[in-house]
Amino acid sequence: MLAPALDNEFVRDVRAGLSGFGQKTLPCRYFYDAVGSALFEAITHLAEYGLTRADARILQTHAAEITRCLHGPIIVAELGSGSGIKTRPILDSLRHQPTLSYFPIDVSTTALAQCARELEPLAAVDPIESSYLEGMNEVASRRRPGEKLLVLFLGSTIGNFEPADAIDFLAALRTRMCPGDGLLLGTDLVKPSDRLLAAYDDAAGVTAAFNLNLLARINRELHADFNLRHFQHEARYDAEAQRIEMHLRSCTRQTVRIAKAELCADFAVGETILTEVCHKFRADQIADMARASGFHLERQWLDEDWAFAESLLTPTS
Ligand code: AVI
Repeated sequence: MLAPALDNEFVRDVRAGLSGFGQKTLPCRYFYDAVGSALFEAITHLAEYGLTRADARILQTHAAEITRCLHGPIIVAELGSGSGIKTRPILDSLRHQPTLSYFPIDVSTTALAQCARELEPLAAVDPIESSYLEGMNEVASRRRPGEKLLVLFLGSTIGNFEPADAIDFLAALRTRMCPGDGLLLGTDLVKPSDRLLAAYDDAAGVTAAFNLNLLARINRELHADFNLRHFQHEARYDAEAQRIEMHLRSCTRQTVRIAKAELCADFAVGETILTEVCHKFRADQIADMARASGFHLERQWLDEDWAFAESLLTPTS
């Protein structure tokens, strides 16, 4: 059951996204209820979806080099910790420090608990259940003089922001960081469109189930009557915008009632709901994005099997 405030926000977002004319949309953050989080975890193991393994491989190989770039006792904060498994090598590379604080920031209690179990032996884990920026305020209030903060924003979640929002978000992070801190940013890179399309429309249909679960969640929580058989998952690649788009396509002309939102949404045959954008970057675009948000691209590590970059950004003064 959602907290009443969030419930209202969900209602408002669904109403705004599904009423009126033009492209219908739903925010991708609503993918991650318990079922959606489990489906996303399954996606990360799919042969077609190389992103998570590439992210983890770079951290496995270069963690010590990455943490050596910051000078002083390091504390680590992670935005959207997930299970914490990928973070192990980073914390492990700091085991020489007499103390090590790790602040996972996530809206999911389950993810934070799992992450604490996974990483407790390596660090003093101090979970923060909140949005990313509120969590960063909390970290700022808890850090001690002389400590350098390494912020991890992995998994290419930044790609799920519209480009202007990505810069605004990074700039907001920057205001919560000090000179000498670092932001490790994971970004999926542009690759051949057939590889990208397969990653977002896998043969086993896990991504389709992940996408359709958003409608199932609206049925469960907002008492709607979406018939999941009347919608189809679709992944498109827009080469110019360098982004995958995930849509849910209406197979028939239909009207869906969403009781809690007091809304009846009409769909034409073939009309879609845009549920997610996943931007892909060229390595040089990351330096531009860093510059535009008050950071300098200090170092970058690339994976050889799956084009993916881990970039260390440092605040410019
Ligand atoms: C969380 N995010 C980085 C994933 C992505 O690849 O954009 C979400 C996802 N959507 C479909 N598959 C994975």
